[in-house]
Amino acid sequence: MRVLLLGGTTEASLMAQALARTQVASVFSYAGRTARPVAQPLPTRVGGFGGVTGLITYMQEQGITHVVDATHPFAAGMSRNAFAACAKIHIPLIRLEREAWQPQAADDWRFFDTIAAIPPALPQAPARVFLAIGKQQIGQFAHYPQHHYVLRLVDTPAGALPLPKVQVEIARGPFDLAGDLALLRRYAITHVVAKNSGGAGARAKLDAARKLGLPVLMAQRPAVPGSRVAGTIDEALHWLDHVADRGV
Ligand code: 3Y8
Ligand code: NAP
Repeated sequence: MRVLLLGGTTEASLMAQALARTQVASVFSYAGRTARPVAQPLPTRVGGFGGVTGLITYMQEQGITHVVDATHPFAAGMSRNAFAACAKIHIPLIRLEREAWQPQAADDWRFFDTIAAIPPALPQAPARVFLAIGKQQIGQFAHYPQHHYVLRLVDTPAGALPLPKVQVEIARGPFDLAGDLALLRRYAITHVVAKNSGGAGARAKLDAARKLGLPVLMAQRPAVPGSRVAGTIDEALHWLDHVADRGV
């Protein structure tokens, strides 16, 4: 058995530790989105595969027998490619996916099918918006320059940002309530924009928004293919044991 673990999330890091403990031959894969990704206890590759065909070639050349897709719920491109590649060459695949966040009574959440639908939903009057969605989607807000934006990014942006009134916090997460409360207060935030990533690593901003009575504009996660899903590391490990026993 040789497992390809598609990573880039807290759950993937925990899965890597479990695989390292069980001595299952595995390789961890990052896209290479950040300058200095967290080191993993497994042999690690960094960078795209080159689409579905590149992933098929990689798996054949590397003798991959099983794939665990532990990428982020918004990494839909990778999940779709993994599903297509594994189906084509009959490699068993499981997706390790955390539950979406659900609002509690005191939450003021507004849901949107895409991030693009969020900027027009902000008020006309200038607001102070915490954009906790990383850097790939910032451009969607460039047509609404009246607002003051606060971004949280993993790496210092190389070039100018497409927003005239913007401040940047550099942080990798996982985040905590005290830190996110302080951030929302420090910048007098009036609106929080988030992706429904689920998991514990990024939910602090939602708890802080509830405490401060702030609205959250939440983008729902995209649909990804594949029905074999594990909600926990143990479920994914059990699946690997099970398929290994059956020699598939
Ligand atoms: C490169 C690996 C760990 C993993 C930590 C999780 C938690 C912190 C929450 C906010 C939201 C955001 C962003 C976020 C979170 C964890 C987890 C998670 C959100 C790293 C990582 C990589 C990335 C890529 C990066 C994206 C960006 C998204 C920042 C490592 C730290 C906003 C998603 O600069 C860029 O281009 C960054 C790109 C994809 C989304 C975007 O569109 O900008 N993640 N994040 C992975 C790779 O190369 O394969 O650098 O060590 C991983 C983590 N990010 O080990 O504890 O959810 O598991 N990551 C979102 O949820 O909205 C931050 O600020 O509140
Ligand atoms: P994406 O849009 O789904 O994928 C775009 C391309 O990036 C893929 O087609 C693939 O390139 C490459 N790629 C993505 N994940 C990869 C991985 N783990 N290993 C190797 N190549 C990968 O991906 P994304 O949303 O930019 O996310 C990139 C990474 O950041 C993933 O590891 C994801 O888990 C992590 N992450 C993303 C978010 C988010 O909000 N999107 C949040 C936290 C962490 P090729 O087509 O060339 O193979």
